[in-house]
Amino acid sequence: MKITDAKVIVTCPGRNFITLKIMTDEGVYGIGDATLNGREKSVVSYLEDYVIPCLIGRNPFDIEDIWQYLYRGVYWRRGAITMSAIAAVDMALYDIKGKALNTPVYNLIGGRSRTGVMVYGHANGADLEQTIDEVGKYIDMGYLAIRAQSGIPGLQSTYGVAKEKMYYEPAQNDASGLPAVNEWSTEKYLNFTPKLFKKLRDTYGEEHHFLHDCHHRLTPIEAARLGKELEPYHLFWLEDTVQAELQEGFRIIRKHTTTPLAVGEVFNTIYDYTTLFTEQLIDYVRMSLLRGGGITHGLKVAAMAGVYHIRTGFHGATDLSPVTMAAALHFNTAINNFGVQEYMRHTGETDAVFPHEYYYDKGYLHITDKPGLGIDIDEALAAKYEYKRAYLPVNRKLDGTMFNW
Ligand code: GCO
Ligand code: MG
Repeated sequence: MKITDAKVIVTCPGRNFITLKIMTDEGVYGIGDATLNGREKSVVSYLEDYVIPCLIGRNPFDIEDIWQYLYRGVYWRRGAITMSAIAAVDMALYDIKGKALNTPVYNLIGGRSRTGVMVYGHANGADLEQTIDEVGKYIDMGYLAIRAQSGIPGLQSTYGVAKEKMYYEPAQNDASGLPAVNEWSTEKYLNFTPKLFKKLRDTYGEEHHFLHDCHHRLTPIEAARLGKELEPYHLFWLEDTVQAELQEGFRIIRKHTTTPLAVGEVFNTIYDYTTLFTEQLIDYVRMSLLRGGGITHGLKVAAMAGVYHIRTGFHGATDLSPVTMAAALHFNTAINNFGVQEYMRHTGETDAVFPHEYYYDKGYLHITDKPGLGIDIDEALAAKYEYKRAYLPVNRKLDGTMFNW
């Protein structure tokens, strides 16, 4: 079998998505997700101008060699753009191999390890009371794990609070089409957040898993304080407490709290995790297959994580397309050290562009035995939605200082 052609499909059914489609001489094709929120066109160019020409004529079954060719062969390694492009190729090649061998992708990477993939949903509200109510709605929908984010008294805006409750969308332009500006106060946030989780446990008891995302806004010692104050409420995890470029910073957090820690949605390779893994400084790996070079690299990350008692909890925000979700579900079904999968629901418009096999039932996502990834793209429908430039917001402290969003 040979790769004969590949193309990049850009669509915007409510938000931008970039999809790679690889065609073969036997008529089998595969698709992969290449969406990088707020910087989508850079990956389009990387794929069209540099990657696709190198794929033509290759045997699509040689997944490891193609991966290494695109990673080692380029000299300029790592980075969100490169690794997202490699991921798109890798997912598409797995899709092709599964279809060609008439088997679902999970069978190519270990087979079935579980019957369903536990997911966590996103409950969020403008204030504490509203957030409590929203968590109740997820409990009613059968979710076993729920992330709670709330507006903070005294702040106009913050990360994780949606205009439309069920469909949180992080990209946000201002009136002039530039990144919206959010505001931040660590003091207000730290004073408020333990109250939210106290109220959640008082209202709903101990049965459900609760999660929370700090979105990289604390210093290690502030994260240590928050982790410690949240201990009585037994969080499933506390996510992205600090900017994680400095892996050593996690030693401070770990020394002070037993609240489990999740990190990595902005990471690209296993090298971002070496200290975090070997010193057992975290509990969950968040790097999605899309951001981290696809299934090929994900298997290596998960294997190394497993050695250090660390489980997966992949990023699954709306800016990762249903193609990444399908790939993640095959992956999560196959590996042993799976923890949880983030599931921010895509809109009906998006789901129609990406017809898929996976489905939600009572707190779990399930895949079927359809060969390949069990996902497709409706190109005619995709063509109706033109790309729109959309940025992620930026974030400033109350005195105007530029901060982490
Ligand atoms: C999450 C994330 C997202 C990101 C988004 C950026 O935990 O789901 O923090 O909401 O902000 O993916 O594009
Ligand atoms: Mg996050």
